[in-house]
Amino acid sequence: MSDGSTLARLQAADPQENRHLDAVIVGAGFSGMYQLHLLRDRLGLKARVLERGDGVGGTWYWNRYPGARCDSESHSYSYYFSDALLQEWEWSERYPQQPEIVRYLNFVADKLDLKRDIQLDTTVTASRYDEAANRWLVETASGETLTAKYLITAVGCLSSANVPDIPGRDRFQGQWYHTGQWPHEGVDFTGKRVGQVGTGSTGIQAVPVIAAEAEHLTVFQRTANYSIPAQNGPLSAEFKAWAKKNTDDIRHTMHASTNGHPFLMEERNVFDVSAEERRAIYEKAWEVGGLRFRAVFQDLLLDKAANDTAAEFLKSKIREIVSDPQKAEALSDIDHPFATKRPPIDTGYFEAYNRDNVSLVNLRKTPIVEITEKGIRTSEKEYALDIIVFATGFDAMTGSLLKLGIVGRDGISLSTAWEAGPRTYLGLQVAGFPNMFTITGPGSPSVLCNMPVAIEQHVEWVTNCIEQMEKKGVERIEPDEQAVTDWVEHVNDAANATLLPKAGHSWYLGANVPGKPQVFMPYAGGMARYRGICDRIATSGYEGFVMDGETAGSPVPAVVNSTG
Ligand code: N01
Repeated sequence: MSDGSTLARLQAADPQENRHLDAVIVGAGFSGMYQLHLLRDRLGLKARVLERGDGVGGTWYWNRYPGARCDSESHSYSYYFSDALLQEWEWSERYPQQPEIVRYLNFVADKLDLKRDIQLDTTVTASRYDEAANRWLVETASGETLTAKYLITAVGCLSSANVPDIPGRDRFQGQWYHTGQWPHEGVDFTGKRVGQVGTGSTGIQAVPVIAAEAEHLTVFQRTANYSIPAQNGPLSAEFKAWAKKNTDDIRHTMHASTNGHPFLMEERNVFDVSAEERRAIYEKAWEVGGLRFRAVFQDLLLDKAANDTAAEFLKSKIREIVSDPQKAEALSDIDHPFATKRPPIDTGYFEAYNRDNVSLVNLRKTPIVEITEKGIRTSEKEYALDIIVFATGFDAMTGSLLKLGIVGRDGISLSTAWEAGPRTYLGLQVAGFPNMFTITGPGSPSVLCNMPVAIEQHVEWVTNCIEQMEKKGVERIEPDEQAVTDWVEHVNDAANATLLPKAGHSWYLGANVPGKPQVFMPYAGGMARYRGICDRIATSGYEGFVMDGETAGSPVPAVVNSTG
């Protein structure tokens, strides 16, 4: 299926017809690979994935830093659309490590024969919508131009590295690395004095691993963070068999849950139970480990007083684990409610501070002034270093999209359209950018959800939409401006109904990147609720979208309640 006449005209003008496609998909991670499979193998479209890396894996291709491991439980960090894939693949640990995830994605790519339509080593430099032809013209760094009716961005939410612009970085005589652009050959820390900047989910995973190898590790902490032990370990044969036997139930739970995880939130509030009972519940959740901790009460992200009880419990754990009182004080001096920034989970993070070769610098007291030839200078002193590791996160959710040089109708660029922050309808489409779909785009649950669940839902929704368009001969789809305005307001309301915006320095708000507009980007109304909204909009004839110039229904239906 393709838009016959335009395609024929373009092909006649350019005999290299393999440059003219129905769909260009950017990114070969979980989302781009599944999108290729559905468009090519279910709809019979001519689709190609462009990927800047030299292998599949997306975020996991780049994030090879020491200790890189997924915080979702492995049996839920899989494609659930195919029983054959679920039955054949076997995860080894409770949380999969980066190399195992890349192996998994290669396994899927081979099983589904995807690689023949994935063009590696290909960086998209510009994507322009040609209104007369109703085609996207996608340019790559090698000078190639592809054309397609549909442009689908599958670039990941956390793939544009945020390297802080600290004065003097270029004069540093040692090596420096960002965790999200880790060298494929690895980094040898043996005998080295290492400085790590950043204590988010990534930094917290890296500290114990680097500490075990380096001569000395100095951690530069700006914001102290909560962390819960992952309680990782090899999966038992019984669990593996159970997970294979119960895929339908697991899928059902993931689809019913707020965050797409294979467990539901307990239907109880913090103050429904006595203080002793609460402490016992938190102790048990600590032993169980991981993101399940957040699900033991349903009001942890809704009620500050409720949240304080979890925060206090977690701070008391830090003080119990860390033996040096000064370090314990700096690590537990946390200024935001629990889980208002993405809660890290760890393997031996706080314990690492009990090692003789790990020191902590509290940047709130002694900020970094500059990077020198020899290391990092704070307002107090200079720390001599051989290697600096920036675990400083990402220009999240919008960074990678804006790097694609997208220009929509009337020459308006995406960066201009989003000058005051991202504006989408459902996180799926942007007004003025016809036939462009953004998988896990801003305004969708994305990073607040177990990613494969959010990805499958988006990819399937987009595929169904394109299928309808192709069947009915619809040339264009884009959101109505009013629907976008209503959706953006709903996304704000959903966030404001929770404690999430209370972490003013969070990347959810874009606050980690200097100059970035501060807008709460992911949809906090819950994955299950979001899925219902998207389904309802599709079955009611794509309300809020304009197809072929006609408004296909009224704008967004009544806003639903949000519980985060
Ligand atoms: O990045 P972050 P991340 N000077 O932005 C500090 C996902 N993830 O890579 O908080 C000094 O959370 C910054 O300090 P502050 C997960 O969704 C998933 O750790 O801004 N410090 C913070 O401590 C996660 O949330 C998994 O004050 C500076 C740190 O750097 C997301 O990725 C694993 C600084 C950045 O923390 C991002 O996590 C890992 C500066 N100039 C990550 N700039 C898995 O599931 C920044 N910082 C495997």
